Amino acid sequence: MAAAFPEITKIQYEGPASANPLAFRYYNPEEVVEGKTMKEHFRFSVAYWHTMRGSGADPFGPGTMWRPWEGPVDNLENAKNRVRVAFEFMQKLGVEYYCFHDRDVAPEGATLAETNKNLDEVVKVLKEEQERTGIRLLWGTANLFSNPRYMHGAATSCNADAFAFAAAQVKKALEVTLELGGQGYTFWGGREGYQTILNTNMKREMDHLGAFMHMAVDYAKEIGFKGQFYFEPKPKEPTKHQYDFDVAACINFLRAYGLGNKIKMNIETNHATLAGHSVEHELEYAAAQGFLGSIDANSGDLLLGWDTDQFPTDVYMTTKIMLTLLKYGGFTTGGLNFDAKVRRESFEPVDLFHAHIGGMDTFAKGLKIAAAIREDGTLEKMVKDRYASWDSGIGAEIQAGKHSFKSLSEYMLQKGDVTPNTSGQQELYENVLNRFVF
Ligand code: XLS
Ligand code: NI
Ligand code: NI
Repeated sequence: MAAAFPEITKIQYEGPASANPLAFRYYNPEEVVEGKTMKEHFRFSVAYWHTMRGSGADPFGPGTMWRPWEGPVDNLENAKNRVRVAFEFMQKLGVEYYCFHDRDVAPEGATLAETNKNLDEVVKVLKEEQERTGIRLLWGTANLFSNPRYMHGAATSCNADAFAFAAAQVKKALEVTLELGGQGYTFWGGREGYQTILNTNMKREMDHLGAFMHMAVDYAKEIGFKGQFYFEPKPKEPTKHQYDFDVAACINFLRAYGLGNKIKMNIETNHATLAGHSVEHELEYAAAQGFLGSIDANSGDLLLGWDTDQFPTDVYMTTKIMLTLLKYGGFTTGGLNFDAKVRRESFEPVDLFHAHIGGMDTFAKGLKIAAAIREDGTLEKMVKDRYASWDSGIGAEIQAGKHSFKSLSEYMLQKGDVTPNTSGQQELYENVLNRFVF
């Protein structure tokens, strides 16, 4: 097969002064930061659905992407050919992981059996390419939202057959994820939610979703899939009320259905902002509860209220993400999956390189800034000092469980009022952060 990107060679690190658009200025894969190489910190991943299948279609018009390797029809041959293009792209970019939905990689057939066969055929090529390049599968997932049979949802559909079809699909997706040595499996709710409570039995739908996830976990055990399961929050799109609204709602759901020790979070930046949170809030919340799993890295547009899935270019954001990640010891099974797409107007293949290079550089710069902030220690000390009242005296006693409302009431009656508050110093904190940014 002829190369899909013949004029592009492996993207190299050239340093901050480089003006070469096809080089990294900050991402230096083997550079060690806080005892780990950059590539180990990030475990960057390409999202097959956006990068290989994104057409640029929007509600106002069809696709715009110029992809010379795509055949006129989406048949099996074309799908296999596309796998080779994907691996050429990832190899040239220097990304070592990818993620996919079952339907991204292989076309649906006339029957489920035929669809499964198509998937097996493409998985053979994926496996070959993985072996050839050393690129690995970060996580697999099933598309339980595109086909019209899922119009009312998959696990939460009012139609029991849709649940059954989804179960068959996830069964197969788990098998191929295992076959490919995938390190995880993600549930994104797709259409698991509702548009109006008038036609919806919420309790029943949520119970079904809980049962569905249990079946997945059980089947994984049965076939020996040891990868990490992830649950990806998103508050809206496509339904008005998604059951997996944000990290807090997802953790509550998992605990309520006895799945809390089986499934972690896959946190996406643009989904956090759609929920009215920042990504660092979502990460911190998940990490504090022991649910930090993986990241779908992208960013939204604050002037647009939908999931624009843009590549991350904001160093403040990546710095904050990396501060949280470093604080909690980094990824174990997860990674940084670019769940992001080029704009509809950026239709040339080379734009895929520009987009990923920009995202990787922005994260690399964020990592360096975060590591410098941590090494300096000022910010950490300021936070520690802010909570000093909990380190000794009454605070330490409360933390040690030595108090009750009664004893605290006695304490306050005697003391009269609280020790005066100190300033929150938000502006100072921001200035300290900026010292490391510019
Ligand atoms: C969609 C989600 C999706 C998941 C995988 O908004 O981000 O792409 O990551 O199903
Ligand atoms: Ni995502
Ligand atoms: Ni998204």
